Amino acid sequence: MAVTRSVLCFGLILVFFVLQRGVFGLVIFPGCQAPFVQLSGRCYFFSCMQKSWSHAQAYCRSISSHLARITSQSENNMIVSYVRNYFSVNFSWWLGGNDMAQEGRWVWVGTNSVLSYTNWYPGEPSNNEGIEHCLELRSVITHRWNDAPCGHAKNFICEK
Ligand SMILES: [Ca+2]
Ligand SMILES: [Ca+2]
Repeated sequence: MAVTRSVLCFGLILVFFVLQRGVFGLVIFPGCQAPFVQLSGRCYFFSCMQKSWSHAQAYCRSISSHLARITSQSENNMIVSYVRNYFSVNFSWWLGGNDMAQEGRWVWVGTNSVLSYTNWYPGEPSNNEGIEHCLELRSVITHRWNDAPCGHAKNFICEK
């Protein structure tokens, strides 16, 4: 009788484990794991921490992602509306674009592909004082893009 009860108990634990991992994990909570949020089938992390561009990219890598690569108008609109809804207008966000290797040649981190879609603010990229080589999405300029000095600490968006 005691053995039967133990087997039953073990069976229940096993069933619960499978339900929790298999059902809760895959069906009830699909998609992105915290701190990532899911937007149109992709996972983004909007960091309230502020870091230099390089440290931001290192942080994204440490959580198996990269600084965000915005490759279409629809992706840009989706990210802008999220940022507008949930964060202060004082925030500026590092994205994965940079022209560190060659001035004026803007590429995405990781893939090194040249930016096709862009949403620069008029007059940008300005490469002000010759030291602006990293891409930010800047809330105070109607959430458009600007090149800024990579060493400045800003909020950042990781994507995976
Ligand atoms: Ca530049
Ligand atoms: Ca600039």
